[in-house]
Amino acid sequence: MRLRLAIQKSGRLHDDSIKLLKECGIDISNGVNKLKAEASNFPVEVFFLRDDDIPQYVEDGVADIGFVGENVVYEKNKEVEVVEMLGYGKCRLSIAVGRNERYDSVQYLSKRRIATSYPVIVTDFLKKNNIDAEIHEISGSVEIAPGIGLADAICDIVSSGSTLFMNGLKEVETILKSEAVLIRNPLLKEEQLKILNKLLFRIQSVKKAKNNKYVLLNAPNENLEEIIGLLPGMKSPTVLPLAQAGWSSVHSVLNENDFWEIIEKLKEAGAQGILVVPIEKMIV
Ligand code: PRT
Ligand code: ZN
Repeated sequence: MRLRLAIQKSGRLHDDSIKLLKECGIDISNGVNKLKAEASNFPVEVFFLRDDDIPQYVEDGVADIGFVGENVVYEKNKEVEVVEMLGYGKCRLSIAVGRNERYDSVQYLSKRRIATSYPVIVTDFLKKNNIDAEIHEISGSVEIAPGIGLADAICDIVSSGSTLFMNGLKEVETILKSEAVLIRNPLLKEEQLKILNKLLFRIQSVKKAKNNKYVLLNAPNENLEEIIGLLPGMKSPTVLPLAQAGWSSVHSVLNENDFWEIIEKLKEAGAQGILVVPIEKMIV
């Protein structure tokens, strides 16, 4: 029995999806240019598909799980469950209008034409805001629609904002924040669930490791208590005596979010020779 996983064949999510599998110790290196590939060391078979098709394949049970952008999951609105955020492919789905337009509120959109590849999400957004507008569904190059007189506004994916800028547009509403997610068919069999749980355990260990750093530092013994107090660690920090009398080596794990703040405080407390090391996997 193998778990069938759908990922994007080529495009913005492809490389990061392969990379995540690799970080989970899953090797599909002999099949990335084919339609499907079997991992040599994990019971998973990978299907390479267009991202738009992944929710449908997972709903139909042709694939059991998939890696795909949340934006696509919500737009396709299929019977699939979002199980895990994957931390890559981050972007937002936003409304944009001409740079010189006066946009005070979402009322601006009333009776206007909005070009988008996301008609389901935009319809839902307009409904929630009680706005009556006209949706023009187009499949690519949405950002040129206002310039050629096809629409008054657009709704499209934004990441750096440079596409909007280059087309004389400005972002005025964010409808959805998105990243790649793991989706599953709701009716998996016991044995498939077991493989999924194994995969999820590995993904979570990789994600935790990315959010944490291993820190080693030298501390003067007279400030040891204060320094230990600053470190959260997984249980408590490891403290080892240094060859030089009066000093100890302290090892701990710091979260990315409060990393810089804690490092500054450690320095103030007399810590020296601080080394920060990336963690490859973190099992807690
Ligand atoms: O061929 P296939 O159908 O599989 O791929 P696709 O062309 O439909 O999708 P692709 O590869 O472009 O994107 C796949 C997924 O990546 C999307 O569904 C999002 O979840 C995610 N993602 C992340 C993005 C972006 N960032 C992104 N910047 N998808 C698209 N863009 C485009 C956007 O449409 C716009 O044209 O990039 C432009 C904006 O980028 P900035 O940086 O100029 O703002
Ligand atoms: Zn697509």
